[in-house]
Amino acid sequence: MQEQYLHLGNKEVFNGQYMLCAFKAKAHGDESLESLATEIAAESSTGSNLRVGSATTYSVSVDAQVYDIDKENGIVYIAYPWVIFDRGGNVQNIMTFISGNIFGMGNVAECKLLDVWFPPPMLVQYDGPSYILDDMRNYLNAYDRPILGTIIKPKIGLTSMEYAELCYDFWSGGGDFVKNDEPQADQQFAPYEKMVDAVRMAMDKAESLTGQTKVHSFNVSASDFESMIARAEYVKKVMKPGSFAFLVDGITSGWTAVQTIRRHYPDVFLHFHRAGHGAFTRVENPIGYSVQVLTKMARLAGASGIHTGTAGVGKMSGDPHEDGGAVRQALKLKSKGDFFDQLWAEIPEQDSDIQAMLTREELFWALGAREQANLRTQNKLTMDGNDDKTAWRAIKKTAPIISGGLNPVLLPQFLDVIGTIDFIVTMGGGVHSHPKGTNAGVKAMVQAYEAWKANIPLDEYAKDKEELKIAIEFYNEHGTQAHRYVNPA
Ligand code: CAP
Ligand code: MG
Ligand code: MG
Repeated sequence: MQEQYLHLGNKEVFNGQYMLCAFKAKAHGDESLESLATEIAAESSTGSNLRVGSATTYSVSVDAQVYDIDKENGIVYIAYPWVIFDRGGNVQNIMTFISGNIFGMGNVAECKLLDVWFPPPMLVQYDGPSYILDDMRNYLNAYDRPILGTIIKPKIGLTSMEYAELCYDFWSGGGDFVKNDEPQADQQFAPYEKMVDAVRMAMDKAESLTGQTKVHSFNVSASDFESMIARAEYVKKVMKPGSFAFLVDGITSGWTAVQTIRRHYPDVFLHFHRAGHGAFTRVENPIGYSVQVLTKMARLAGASGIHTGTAGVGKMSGDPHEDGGAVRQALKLKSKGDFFDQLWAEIPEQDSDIQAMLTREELFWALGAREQANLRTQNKLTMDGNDDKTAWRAIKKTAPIISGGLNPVLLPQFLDVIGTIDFIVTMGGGVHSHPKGTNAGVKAMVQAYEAWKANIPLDEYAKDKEELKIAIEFYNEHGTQAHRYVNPA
């Protein structure tokens, strides 16, 4: 027990000078929750396992404070004076405090960061997203639907030309967005520059065929920052502005890689792929942090989009509560978390423009996904609260990227669960496995969306749509064999 960190009931922690965290915690053996909470607060701020004589009056003033304990649910609330964080909006530094040594402490049986709250004066220190989903919508002229995308499969092993041919098949069938898969780099059989050149040719060809603009997300993750920048620069040289996004494997290459790309390329959509996050976020994992926390940190760091999971509809673990919460944390100006309500605006209550945005946002979300889509058909980007007049005073939104085991037949189910059309959906296996090939797969995806939007049952809509009809037969048989996660509790 380190009593110095115990400040139960201290109301000062709500004064805007503290970042608040809610941890689910449990000690090995019979150490009390109170004692463990103080050990966590110490190790994640100023302290160690022993009280040190070298502490100063100032160093004590920036201790983390255990300000509440919910014994029944095993939740401890800890407040961090945000002056302890590296200046210059560094998310990597925050994570080193609150998801650092504490996860390795010997007395910890459970330590899961479930929610985090940033006070408005802290938010202004961070970049937030720059180029956002609305910018991509403008480029694609696509307002009343999710951005329809794919990941080329096989995941790896195609030559640059084979890869680009599949991009062409997807785009020419009506798809918007193709992304490199997360391990795509500069492999021997598909040299990076050749891949980029081939994608540009495929895109030109698909655009002149369809008369529509297209987007490709290029993985720029690499061994070192110079190589990342070199890849990004090459893409920028070859591709048209607006037609490319930069994908960063944000967990394996780290927050610094994410923020480096955010700061070098504010005019480019920054795609945060979270491969590896399951090691921290899975619901059954007692140590780590939640998907909602990961998503909020990515928004703070400035990701234009991050994967948020398929809410139990696809192949990866995840459920409507966790993934739906992440979607709202990513998109909304004011979002309810499990423990805190986050306002992403820099100027709080007194600002009438922000208040008006909040009202519009509530009205828009209350409509539900299908109504939102229909409203967007008439009014493009109005109404969702993120208008240009006031958006500069808030941290902009991050686009949820929905991926993992999805196929055309599952898309309507997902839309019904999630309650918004503001996301990018990517289907890899679920498009390239279509019995008639990629081009038919993407057509089935477009048709499935049209059916949902018109509120017509898939089977009925498919009567005169060959691609969708085949997709329904095929995926009803094969598409639901995913290893669905079942919460053991
Ligand atoms: C999806 C995917 C994504 C996962 C990652 C894959 O492909 O490209 O990496 O979605 O999970 O390789 O599995 P499929 P998440 O469409 O073929 O499943 O989005 O949950 O982070
Ligand atoms: Mg240390
Ligand atoms: Mg992938």
